[in-house]
Amino acid sequence: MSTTVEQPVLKWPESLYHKFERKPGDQLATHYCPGCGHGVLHKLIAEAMDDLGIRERTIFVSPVGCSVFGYYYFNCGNVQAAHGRAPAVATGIKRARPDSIVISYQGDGDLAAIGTENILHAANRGEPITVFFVNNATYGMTGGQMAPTTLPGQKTTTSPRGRDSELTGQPLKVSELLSVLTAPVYIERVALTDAKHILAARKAVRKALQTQIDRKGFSLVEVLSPCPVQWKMEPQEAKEWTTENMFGMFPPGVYKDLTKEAEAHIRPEPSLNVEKVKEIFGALPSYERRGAPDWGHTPEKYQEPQMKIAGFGGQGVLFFGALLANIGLRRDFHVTWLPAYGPESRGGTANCNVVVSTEQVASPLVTDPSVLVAFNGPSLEKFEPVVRPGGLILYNSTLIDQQVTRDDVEVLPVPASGIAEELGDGKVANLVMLGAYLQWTGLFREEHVDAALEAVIKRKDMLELDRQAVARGFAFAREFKAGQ
Ligand SMILES: Cc1ncc(C[n+]2csc(CCOP(=O)(O)OP(=O)(O)O)c2C)c(N)n1
Ligand code: SF4
Repeated sequence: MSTTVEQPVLKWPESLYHKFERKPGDQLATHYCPGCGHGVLHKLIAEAMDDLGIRERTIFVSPVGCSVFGYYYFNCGNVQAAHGRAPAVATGIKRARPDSIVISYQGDGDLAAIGTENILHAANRGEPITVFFVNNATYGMTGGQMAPTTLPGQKTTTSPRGRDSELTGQPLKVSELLSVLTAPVYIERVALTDAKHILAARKAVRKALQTQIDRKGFSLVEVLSPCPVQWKMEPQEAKEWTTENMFGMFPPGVYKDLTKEAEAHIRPEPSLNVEKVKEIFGALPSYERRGAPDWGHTPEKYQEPQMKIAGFGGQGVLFFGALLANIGLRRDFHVTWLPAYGPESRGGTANCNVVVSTEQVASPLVTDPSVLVAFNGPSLEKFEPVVRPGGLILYNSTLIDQQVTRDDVEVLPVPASGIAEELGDGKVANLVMLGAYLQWTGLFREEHVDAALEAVIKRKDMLELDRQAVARGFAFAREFKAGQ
């Protein structure tokens, strides 16, 4: 009698990468903390994708939160959405590609705080997507702050004396809330606490995906998931805490199940009516295109600039980029302007990316700029190493003491803040710099800047000063070149 085991009991799902090559550092382990529920849920979802044969057509929408890097792990289509917006992104994908299986994977901060309206309306519209909602009663990624699902009395970094429900309300019960809506087809709450509950979670994950495969409508599985690190517990203790404390507030169970009676529903295929689109866009104010854009006398090395413009928030970095893009647009070029906002805009470094091209621009993101315009020292330090060999660096020599260390790039030091102060307002240093850049490269002339300024500057009393600043920039670069 043969005792050979034909199938290995444990096998790695194909729907998870075997090696996480997108991940920096250790590519054989996930970035999750020991005892975290995210990894367990990833495995349950991946196994279900394998067994249901849907890997090739699954699109996984990762949220913001500890699972922001879902795309490191899932071997399928991946999209990362802004905080709370995964249901909207999933809606768009599903409508554009009705045959795909779309998963929205979200934490409680993501789904039940910043994205409350997103999930509510996606569920109410009955979007035929599947949502996996990881409820760990805290904001894991950002340091364990209070979430809408935090339990009364639970201590978090923002409720150090315990959540006070008098002031902050009761925990939001998402499964209960959504199950009273008409459209959702299947809603269940499960837990990753012990073998019995993990098996129930496995079943629920499969059922939710099957609901989508059968085109029956919206499905959601809420997963009570330990977060040992932010709860400041050992993994085993965190599991017990989930059972002892979360089950009372969030009882596991099926909250809605219409999978038997719901009919398969096939939405009409989306159609793209090109004529209609042209009609709509034709009606919008557009720049009159005079024909193909022309580089004029601009030397080849300055053509097709891919620019990084960086400085302190408040130095007019973003405006520099937007104005340049505006001039390019008026000269019939294809342009993109991509600002990088963030806490930087309140004191650190801020930057924007600008591309001016005769061709349509594939990506507005500039990672290896041909031109760097640095308004302060930290920006020069940060971006100097990534400028392309043969590229151009302009820097504000009034504020930047250090030298450019690269010897394979062209360098133009512009005392932009000094000239602006001479004109009576340090804020126009950005326009001095723009003038210097345009004169140096021959990209656009002073009158081109003038026309754009007139169109975009709201404060007409500033126009004269702005023009003077641009003119001083042009003059500086002319003199610098003559003096070389
Ligand atoms: C628009 C926006 N607001 C705030 C943040 C900061 N932020 C990042 S993750 C997070 C909370 C995530 O918590 P949760 O969704 O519960 O996921 P977990 O980390 O617990 O898995 C917050 C507030 C952000 N990235 N974007
Ligand atoms: S902080 Fe919490 S949710 Fe985030 S990876 Fe660690 S255990 Fe998981």
